[in-house]
Amino acid sequence: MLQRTALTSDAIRARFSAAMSAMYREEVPAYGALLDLVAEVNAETLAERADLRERLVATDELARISDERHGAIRLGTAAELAMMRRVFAVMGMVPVGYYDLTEANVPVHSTAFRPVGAESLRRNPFRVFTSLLRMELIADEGLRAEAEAVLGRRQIFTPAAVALVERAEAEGGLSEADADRFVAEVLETFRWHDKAIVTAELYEKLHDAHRLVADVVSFRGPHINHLTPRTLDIDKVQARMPLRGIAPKAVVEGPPTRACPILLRQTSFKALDEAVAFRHGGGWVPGQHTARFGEIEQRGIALTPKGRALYDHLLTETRKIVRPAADGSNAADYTDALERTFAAFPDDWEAIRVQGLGYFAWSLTDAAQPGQGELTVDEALARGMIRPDPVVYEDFLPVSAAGIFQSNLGDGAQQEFAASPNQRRFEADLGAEVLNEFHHYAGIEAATLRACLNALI
Ligand code: OOG
Ligand code: NI
Repeated sequence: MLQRTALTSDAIRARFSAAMSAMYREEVPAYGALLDLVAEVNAETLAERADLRERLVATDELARISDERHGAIRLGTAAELAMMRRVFAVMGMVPVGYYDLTEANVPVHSTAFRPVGAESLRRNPFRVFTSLLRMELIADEGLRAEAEAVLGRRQIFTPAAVALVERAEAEGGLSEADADRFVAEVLETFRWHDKAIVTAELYEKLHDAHRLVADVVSFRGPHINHLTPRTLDIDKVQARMPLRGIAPKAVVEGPPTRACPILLRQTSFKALDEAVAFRHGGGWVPGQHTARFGEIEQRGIALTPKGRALYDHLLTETRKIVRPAADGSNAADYTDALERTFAAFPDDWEAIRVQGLGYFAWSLTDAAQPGQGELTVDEALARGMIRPDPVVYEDFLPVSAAGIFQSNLGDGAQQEFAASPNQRRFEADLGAEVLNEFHHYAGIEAATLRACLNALI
């Protein structure tokens, strides 16, 4: 019987995340060095910060952090995106959020596949930022047709992977043996291929349209382009990266250093120049491609729409004062401006909660006792019976994502693309609606609060 031997989708995701990490570590040694550095800094931070450790224990988050990471892929067609959704569903990952990267002159739009339930996130929070190329933004019609023909011919999933997805859908899960085969087969889709499926001439034309177009169209599959471990102190990792022979980008993306971290801070090291081979008659010619990089991130509290609006406003204000130059020449000025501007964002949990800027999950304290009757939040708090803990932001930041994209596309002038939010088109290609992350976080807050207040009645 399947039920007896079936692996949970959470277990399949955990195995897949581990397999992906092992593969990438082998393919990109600097990623391994970064993992070691992050582990070292996380251990130090936990040893130094008893308050942080206590909060992570209270929210059952400590265990997941050493295993926590996200990856990113870029797909070429609607059919690839729709199939990818089914693959991730087997691993308990659903599309959350919509990101229109055309706002940053990158011709893709994206979602993040990730687990959403509290227990699933505790078990393994692996996420994959997944972009779809927006072919219609390629101005040259002839080139677009050529690219579409190339993409139409490729098959990014192995037949066995497709068969196992169908089995999982039909039977509601996979046996342990099938799950292991599924992990191995799906890994093939994310593997790096140094043999391109296009000629050097076509690659150049695609590259001229946009470097990302060349990256998506020229290869057999959507190689994982980075894997990002989660650190508890991104400033420390950034400072130590050069000591490990890794050159980070000039500034950390996102909010400044704070006592109460909000949203997401990220930094990366520049993409590698890698040797590839292009088709040439019946043989190959050598060439170069730049796509794969490393990144780290620190996660903070999920913000409400009000908090997010304040964050966006302060970031815009900062960038009016100084825009970080790609070469890092004004990094100190930028950091300074960021810190000064963000002084307007309250930096203690109580103020963030009372002003409705962030989402909190509620739990009962040791002092909690039933028989209180129907209490308000403030009454329950005053009696010391409930406690709020910040809900971790599990998603991404378009502006940050754009910064990461740009830093890996080279510093040259970017082509202009018209920004036109196109979420419905994306969802039609995906074959499903994406979950609204704000609704999701609000639901967590409301449900945990209701459960606490009910328990006190
Ligand atoms: C994805 C970039 C977005 C992040 O962490 O914001 C991303 C890509 O380069 O394909 O991964
Ligand atoms: Ni990333």
